[in-house]
Amino acid sequence: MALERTFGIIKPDAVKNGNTGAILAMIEESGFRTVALKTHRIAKHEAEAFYAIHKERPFFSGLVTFMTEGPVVVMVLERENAIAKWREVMGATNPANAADGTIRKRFAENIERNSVHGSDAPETAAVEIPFFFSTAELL
Ligand code: 3AN
Repeated sequence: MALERTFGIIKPDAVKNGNTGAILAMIEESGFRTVALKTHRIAKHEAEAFYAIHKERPFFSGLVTFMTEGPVVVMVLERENAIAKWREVMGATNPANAADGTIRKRFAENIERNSVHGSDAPETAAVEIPFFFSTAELL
């Protein structure tokens, strides 16, 4: 199978709690290559645009507040079947439902403060990667 790229975020809760290194170790142990990686402070307008698909949901404004409360790590991850595999390593959105050994089971505080983000489909990754990274950063 061909190599695939996906987009990920280590969210403000995980960065603040000092879990960045442990999460990156889990990513590397799962066979991903980090194509690009940087810290970033998400602006309100960026969070609103990034999560525009959720703008009618009751949790939208809380989600924007959370994602802008502190620095995040944004990254592009590569391996075979990267999109599905990264979602598997992350675990279920609600940590109460996340499988043992997943990032969210280990680190997430609740369904909102759930430590990591991952693209859910190739079309999403194709939008999310250039949202945060320039072409030159992806070489
Ligand atoms: P995932 O991140 O697993 O793809 P989505 O796309 O359904 O989940 O939700 C995007 C983000 O919105 C989640 N990562 C979480 O931070 C937040 N979220 C989702 N559902 C809820 C909810 N019911 N209450 C609060 N926040 C939520």
